[in-house]
Amino acid sequence: MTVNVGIIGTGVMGADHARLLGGVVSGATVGAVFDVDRERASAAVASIPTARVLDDPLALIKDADIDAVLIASSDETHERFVLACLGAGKPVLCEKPLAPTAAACLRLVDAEVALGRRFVSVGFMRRYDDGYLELKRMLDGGLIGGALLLHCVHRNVRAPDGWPSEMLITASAVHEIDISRWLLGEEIVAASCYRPRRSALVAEPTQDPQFLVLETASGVLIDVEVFVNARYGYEVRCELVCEEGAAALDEPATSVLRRQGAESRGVARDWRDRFSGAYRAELQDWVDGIVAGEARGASGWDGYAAIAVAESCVAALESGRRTDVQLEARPPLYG
Ligand code: ISE
Repeated sequence: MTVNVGIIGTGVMGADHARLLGGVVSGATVGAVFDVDRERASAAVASIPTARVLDDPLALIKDADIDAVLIASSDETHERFVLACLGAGKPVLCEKPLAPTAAACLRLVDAEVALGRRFVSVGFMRRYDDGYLELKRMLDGGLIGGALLLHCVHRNVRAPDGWPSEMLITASAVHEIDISRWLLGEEIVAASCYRPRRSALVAEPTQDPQFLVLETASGVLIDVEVFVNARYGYEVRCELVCEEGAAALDEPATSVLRRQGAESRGVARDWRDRFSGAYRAELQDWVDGIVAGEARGASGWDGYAAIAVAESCVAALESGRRTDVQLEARPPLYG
C-alpha cells in the first residue's frame, strides 16, 4: 500500500515534509497540498508529479484519494483541521502545538476518545532523535539507576523581533517539556520561570533568555535554559543525572577542522539541520503505522499535556511564582 498524504500548510516545515514524503520516505506519496499562498504550495510540490494543488483545505481532508493528512499550517488553524480529520476518520500528523491552548487540545482529545481509537499524532520529532533514544534506552534499561535531575539547553540563532516572551515557552521550550515527559515516563506537576538579565541585542519587550524549572510527579527536577537569540548557532543539550551515573546527548556527528593552530567544528544553523534524521524517522514511522493500522509517535494526549505544562510556565513567567500544572485524568485510550 502507498499512503497518499495530503499536506495543509507549505511553509518552511510543510515544504520540508513534502520533500521527504514525496521522495525519501518509503511507502508514501504526496497526493495533494493546500496553502493560503497557492504559489508557495505549487513550488513545494514542483518535483512531485502526484501532487495536486487544492484551494480548499477541508475538501483536501475529505478527498477520497487522500489517505492521511499532515497539518503544518499556522497554529490557530490546527484545531479546526484536526477535528475535520477526525470527522473524516483519517490519520493525521499535526505539527506542534496540537492547538494553541490546553482547552482546545482537550476538545481534540475528547473527540478522539469518542471515536474509540487513536488517529492523531503530534510532531514532537525529538522522540525519534538517535541521541534521545539512546538516553531513554539507558534509563529504561536500569543502567544508571533512577533519574534525579535533567539539565536542558535550547538555543536558536535568532527569533523574529517582537516575539512575545511566552513564545519562548510555547514554540521552543515545549520540545523540552515533551521530551522530558517521554524520557522520564511521568507527568510534570509544577513549573517556575526565572527572568535572567535580558540580552541587550534583543528588541523589547521579549524576555530572552528564560530559565524554567519543572517538577515531575516523582520529584525529578528539570531545568531548561531557553535562549532564542543566541546568534552563534542552534544548539540543544540534555544531561540526565541518575543515582548511578549520568548520560548526556553527544555533539551530533560532524567533522573537526584543524587549521592555523586551532581546532573547530560546525554548529547547526537550525532545527531542520540538527534534527533532520529525526524528522525523516518520524515521518517513516507515521507512514508505517498507517499501513499497520495504528497511530504512532506523540499522541493527542501528549499534545494536550505539553500545552498544559507550557501554560503553567507562562503563568509562572507572568506571576514570578511556582505554578501547579492542571491536568485532566488521562483517558484509558492513551495507556
Ligand atoms: C521551532 O518552531 C521549532 O519547532 C524547533 O524545533 C525549535 O527548536 C525552535 O526553537 C522553534 O522556534
